[in-house]
Amino acid sequence: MAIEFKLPELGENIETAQIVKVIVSEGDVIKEDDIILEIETDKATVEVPSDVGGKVSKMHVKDGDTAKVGQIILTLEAGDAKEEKPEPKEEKKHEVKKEEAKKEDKKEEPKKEETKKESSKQKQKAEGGIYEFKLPELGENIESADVTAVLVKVGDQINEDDPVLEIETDKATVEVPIDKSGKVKEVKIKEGQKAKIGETVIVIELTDSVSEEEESLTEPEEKAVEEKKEEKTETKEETDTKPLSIPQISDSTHSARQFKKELPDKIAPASPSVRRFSREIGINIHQVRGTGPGGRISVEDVKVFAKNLNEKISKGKGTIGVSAEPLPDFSKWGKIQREEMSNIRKITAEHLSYAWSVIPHVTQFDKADITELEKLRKQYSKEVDAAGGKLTVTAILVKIIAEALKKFPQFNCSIDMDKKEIIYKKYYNVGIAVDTDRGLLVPVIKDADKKNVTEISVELGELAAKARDKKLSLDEMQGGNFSISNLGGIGGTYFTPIVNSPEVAILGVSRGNYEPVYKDGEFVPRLMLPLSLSYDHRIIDGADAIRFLRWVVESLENPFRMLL
Ligand code: CAO
Repeated sequence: MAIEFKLPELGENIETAQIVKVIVSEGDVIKEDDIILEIETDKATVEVPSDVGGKVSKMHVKDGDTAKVGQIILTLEAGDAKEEKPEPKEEKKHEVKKEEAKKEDKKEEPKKEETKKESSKQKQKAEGGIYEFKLPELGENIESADVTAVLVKVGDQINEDDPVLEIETDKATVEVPIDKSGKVKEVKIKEGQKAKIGETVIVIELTDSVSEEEESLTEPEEKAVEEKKEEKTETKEETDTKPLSIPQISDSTHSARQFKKELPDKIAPASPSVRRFSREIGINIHQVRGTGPGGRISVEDVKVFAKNLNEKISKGKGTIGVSAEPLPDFSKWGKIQREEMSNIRKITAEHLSYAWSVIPHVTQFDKADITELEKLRKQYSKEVDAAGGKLTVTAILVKIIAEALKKFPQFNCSIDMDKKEIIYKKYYNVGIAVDTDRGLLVPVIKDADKKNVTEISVELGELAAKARDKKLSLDEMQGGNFSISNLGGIGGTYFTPIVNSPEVAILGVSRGNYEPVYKDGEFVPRLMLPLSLSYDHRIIDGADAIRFLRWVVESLENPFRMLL
């Protein structure tokens, strides 16, 4: 049966939209909720999900077209999607001719048979009430996760939504809830192991398994037929807001996962009504963290996000969340390629936008004459090599900064603007920006004041290697009081680093170069190291900043100073 999907209502007074991107192609098999278009109205760029499932037999629009509300966007053959989901409401929504509807009714018998086949297939999976819980999808482009804790053991009675694992992906640690109730028969994964998305991790004996399975698997199909007859009055929005269960990875050729892989950056795990609600109140759904199974976003999640954002803005915490200006259609001017941001990039972008918009930054520049220090560095480098480290200017700076933080406590604090308090820290942890192929990471050398330069050199080398090999733990990236960003190994004269909030200052180091310096009546070549100190002007005054930076410069020029 052919079903026509038309451009839905987009809001008051919106009659047309520009098709930024057609996401599906003829021949694709799609399901309800799959995103099919990205469109741009004069107000925003939005994703349009399909509310029908089936095989795309014809696309009526292409990228760059302008489509009217109600215009046919694509034609679907519903037959291919029957196995996945019945679409009883489509007749009304898509104005399927009555005759076709009748034909569809006649087809109900074979459809039920298919349903039964599907049910028995599923039952086999849950053989004798045994259910294999597989690691669900955790986010776009995440293929596996490190299991940091297994929260259940054999014999435990667990309920649907109970967390069963704690896992870590890139930066975030999350609990994974199970989507069925039962008794744990087998735990197939151990703490410290890596689990792939779709891999069976826990096996449970279902509570009232067979009847529950039968009910849940056959019910929707039969119910759908009945509901069709009843001419339901329930709105689609109401049914959509029910949180869905964790998407199961199936071998089906048109699984949601496969579809998502093709469209990595298009899908927020939310139903169309939640997306619509989010759009209507001006919230970018991609910024909302879903609390439902598998990270599913509910209306409640959107409301909580909106409330928090509102509070932040009203408390003057910043302008994050200000919706981005709509982008032009870059493909008008040439070929483009869209790529999903890595998790690190997303987090870095959000974190730095926050820091940049909240902290009133000032950057103070200075230069240190490290000619003598360089001689010392070369002289002692073998000893540090023997200890397993590398004596670099960064390692020496970590030690100098730890001492400077002791001397200038306003650089070793954080600000609590809610309570109007300053939090002074009595420990001296220094973060180092490390350049990795996945983006910027900032591991932290803890208690740097208690370590000598050799120990710091060894630790710095280890942390930088771990950062580049994706082996840093969350703990190793937390607790920093001040950061150093040394770009001098690459080049550059000066730059203005962004304070790594909630810290209050950061030291940028550029390339040390020999320069003519006027000394004792003549120009002499000296190795000069450019330094940039960015600081939070809410807590640090300009005079404090230059005193701090001068102290650092003098310590580089004469390390003995630190001992005084
Ligand atoms: N001026 C001149 N030379 C420098 C220098 C500087 N400021 N800093 C380092 N060098 C030299 C080192 O002496 C070393 O030379 P040799 O091999 O001849 O001894 C070489 O550059 C490489 O140093 P390194 O990078 O191995 O070691 P490091 O301790 O100086 O730096 C680390 C470690 C992790 C800070 C660095 O590797 C790194 O990742 N830097 C980039 C940081 C970054 O991305 N910051 C941006 C943050 S904001 O976007």
